[in-house]
Amino acid sequence: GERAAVEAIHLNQHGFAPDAEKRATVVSDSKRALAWRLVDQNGESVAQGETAPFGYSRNAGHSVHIADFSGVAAEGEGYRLAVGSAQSAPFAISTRIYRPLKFDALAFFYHQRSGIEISADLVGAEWARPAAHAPDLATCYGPKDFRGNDWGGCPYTLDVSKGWYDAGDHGKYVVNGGIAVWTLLNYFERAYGRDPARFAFGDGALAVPEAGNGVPDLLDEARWQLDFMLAMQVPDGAALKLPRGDQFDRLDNLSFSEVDASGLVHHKMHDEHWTALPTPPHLDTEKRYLSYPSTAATLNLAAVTAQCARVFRPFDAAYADRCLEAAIKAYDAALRLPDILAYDVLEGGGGAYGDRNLADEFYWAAAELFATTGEARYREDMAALPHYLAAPRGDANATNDIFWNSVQTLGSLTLLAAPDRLEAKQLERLRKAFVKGADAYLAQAAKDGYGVPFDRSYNWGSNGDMANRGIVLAAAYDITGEEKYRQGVVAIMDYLLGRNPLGQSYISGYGENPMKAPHHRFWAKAVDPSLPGPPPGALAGGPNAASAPEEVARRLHDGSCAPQTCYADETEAYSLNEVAINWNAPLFWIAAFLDEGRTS
Ligand code: 9MR
Repeated sequence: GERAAVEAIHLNQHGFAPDAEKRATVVSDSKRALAWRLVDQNGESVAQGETAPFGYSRNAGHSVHIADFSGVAAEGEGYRLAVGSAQSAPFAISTRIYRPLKFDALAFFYHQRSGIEISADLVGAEWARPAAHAPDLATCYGPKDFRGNDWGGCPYTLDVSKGWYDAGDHGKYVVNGGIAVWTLLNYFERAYGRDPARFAFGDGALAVPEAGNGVPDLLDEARWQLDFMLAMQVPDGAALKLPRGDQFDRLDNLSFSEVDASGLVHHKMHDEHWTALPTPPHLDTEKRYLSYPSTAATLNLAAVTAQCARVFRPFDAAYADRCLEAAIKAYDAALRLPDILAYDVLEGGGGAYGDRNLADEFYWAAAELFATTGEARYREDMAALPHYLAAPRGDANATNDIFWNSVQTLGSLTLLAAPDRLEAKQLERLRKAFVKGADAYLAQAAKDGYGVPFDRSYNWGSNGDMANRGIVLAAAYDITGEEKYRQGVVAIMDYLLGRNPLGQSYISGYGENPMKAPHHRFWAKAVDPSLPGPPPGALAGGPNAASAPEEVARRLHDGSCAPQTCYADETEAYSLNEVAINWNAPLFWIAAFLDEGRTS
């Protein structure tokens, strides 16, 4: 009979909004349709139907059927889908399904704060910790880098306190911090701009120490990071010896030129050596160093401080002025020194975040400055760049997908949200490009057994890449008003919450089988029971079929895993199971988007 033919049923283990498309993936080789039943928490059958055989799903590495129970809309908990003797995890149907997730995904950023006590009053005793890296004073690593290149270091110490720790480590990296804070501010611009009265993250709405200060709490959270980023700018008048041009073919023999480095931005600051896991941040005794400035970090700072100036203007004009001044100074510094690439100065202790192609950063910064100021010089600069009006293509190379070293789409999303800045013809071109890219994503969803708009390489942080596609689909929804694009975002959420070949919810605290053992130096309960596990709402990096630096990943890759299965919920698996600000930011964005119009 068909009963033995079903291996598993995978679906969103958290649940669905009543009006959402509701699909489960049934793992089965059967060529014939299978009968499914939806049962409520009392075991009563509430709906039934037949699966649609889908066949082999390449990224999953097995054959599946799809069960569509979209017709069921009654709110309730403890629903399960049954096919033969197999049954799914329990799930809920509720208009409020994304409400807790949007707040938890955002609370991640408070948890990740550096330079401040994480208070039991705000997060509960389990996750409280003393202030760490307070203050975070750093000078440049040098005068020689770890390969012996004598760049001289820098003649100052900066107070680069605050900011968010990047991930499970305690580094603070401008390019990754920048895209994460941009994503939070972008959601602010979208939602507050439409209806301040219904804005869910206003003053007093979040568990942050600044609640009650008269400024929307989402901006308070963002400012914690912006303050750190502003502090990473090189002081006026500083002369530094920096490597110009692409010298990656001679890393042991870099050449340096002395330049006026005013306005440039240090690429990153992090520990001298990797610390052991676990190491709660307040117990980190490593020396912390600045890397030398890079053009990439400089443009990244220019972009987000230009955005800051726009967003903060009504709430804190002095801060907006400070942001804009930093943005212009950084942008001009990048024009003056367009070719300072990021080379590592320390052998370990932090991530690389290197980038050899800065055309996208130039476009992003010019677009943000143009959106903020309307000045012709920025319009001319951006219009002359190859990424002008770029949108994701949804091609095999994932061209223009949002990534920390591929930021052109961020600039385009900002222009999309500032329609008055563009001429009608350009705006039309931009809108069409986004809709075309979103259509390509949806075409991929139709060809995936788990329904995800994602047929591209599954790399380190694939869940973050996936969540970022949700922002693009949401843009197409805004442009067209067509429901299919919003359902594409739902499909991404379904995947992240358990509709995947591993039946894994990649979000801590959500679903029957949630991620439990992130690679994190504080939330390391899995290796030290005296420490907390992850707070709810943290997104794991997810399947990574591309690189296998650590033991756990190598074990998986040796078994040549199908892309969507190259994952393990294990503390040591940093290329699979770390959490990071640039992944939780789009998770927050899409959770908030899907909750829009349902709850406040
Ligand atoms: O997300 C980053 C990924 O794209 C890179 O391939 C990887 C290796 O350079 O680094 C990832 O970022 C990590 C960073 O280097 C250090 N902090 C943790 C980040 C997430 O794993």
